[in-house]
Amino acid sequence: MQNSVGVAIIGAGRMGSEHARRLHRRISGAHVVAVVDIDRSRADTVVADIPGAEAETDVAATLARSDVDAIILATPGFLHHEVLLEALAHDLPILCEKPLTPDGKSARTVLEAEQQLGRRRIQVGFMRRFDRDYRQLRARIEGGTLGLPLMLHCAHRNPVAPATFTDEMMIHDSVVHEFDTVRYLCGEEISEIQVRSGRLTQNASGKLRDPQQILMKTASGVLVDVEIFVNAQLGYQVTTQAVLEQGVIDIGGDAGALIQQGGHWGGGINPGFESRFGDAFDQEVQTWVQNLLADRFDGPDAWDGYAAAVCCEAGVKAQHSGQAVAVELGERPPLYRR
Ligand code: ISE
Repeated sequence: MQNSVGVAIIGAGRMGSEHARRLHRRISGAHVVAVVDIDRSRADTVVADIPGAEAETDVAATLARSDVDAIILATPGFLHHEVLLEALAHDLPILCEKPLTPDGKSARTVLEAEQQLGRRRIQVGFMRRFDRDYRQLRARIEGGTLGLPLMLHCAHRNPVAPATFTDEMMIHDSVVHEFDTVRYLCGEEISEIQVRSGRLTQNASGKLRDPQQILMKTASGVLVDVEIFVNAQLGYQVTTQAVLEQGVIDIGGDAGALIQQGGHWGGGINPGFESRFGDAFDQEVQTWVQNLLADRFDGPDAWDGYAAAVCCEAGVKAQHSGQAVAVELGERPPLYRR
C-alpha cells in the first residue's frame, strides 16, 4: 500500500457520512475515493464536500476499482453479510460498523471466509474500545491492584428513539455495545443473558418496551446489569461502575465545565453518540489507517463481532422467554487467538 489509503465508504447514512467527513477532515494517511449508496442523491451530498471523491451506486463495481485499498462498511447491519464476503474475495481490509451481521450463523460464514485468507481483514466498529475512559478502566482491571472484578453496573441512555425502533433493535443496535464492552473489560466471554422489563416510560412509541434491564454473567462469574433506556429524554449517557474486591471505579460521567449563573449551577449532557464518542471514533479510524499502512492488525476483530452477534441472538431470545439464555460460541479458531 502507498502512503495514503484509498477508502470507499459503503452507505451514506448517518454513520457513513460521519466517517466520510472524518476521513477527509481529521484523519491522516487516508483519502476518500468513493461513497456508495443505492440512493445516489445521498452519496452526491456527501461527496460534494470532498474533492476527488466520487458518488457510486454499485457496490460490486466499487469494490473492484483499482484505487480502492480498503472499505468502511456503514450500511444497516442486515445488509453487511454479502458485502463482507465480496470485500473479502477482493482481499480488502474492512472497517465494519457494528453489528458484524445480525446472527451467529451468518457471522460464522464470515469468519470462515476470513480464515481462508489466512489473515484478519475485518475490524468491527466497537468504538468504545477507543474511548479513553474505557481504556483506563480496562487497564485498571487488568493491572489487578484493586483485586478481581465482581460486578459491572452499566447505564446506556439515548435521548429519544425513532418511532421505528423495536425491542429487538434495543439489543442489536444498542446493547450490542455492552456485549462487546463487557467482553473487552473482563477479558472473557459472556456465558448467560437474561432480560427484564417493568414499568415502562410513556415517552416510547408503539409497542416498544422501554426501559429494559439486561442481566449477564461472564464465564468466571462476573455479574453485569445494564439499564437500556432509549427514550430517556435527558440526553446521551453511557456509564459503567465496576465493583472490584478492593474498590469501585466509575466511568462515563459528563465532565465538561461546571457553570454557576443566575442562582443555578450545572453543566451539559451530550446530545448524542457523535459527541459522546467523537474522540473515540477519530481514534478508531486513525488507528485502523495507521495499522493498514504498517500492515498490522490490532482492534476488535471478526471473532469479537461474531461473539456479539451470538449474544444478540441470545438477548432477543431472553426478551421473549424472560428466562436466562446460555451463550454458546464454540471454540475460538487459531486466527483469532491472542
Ligand atoms: C446507535 O446505533 C449506536 O450505535 C449508539 O451508540 C447507541 O447508543 C444507540 O442506542 C444505537 O441506536
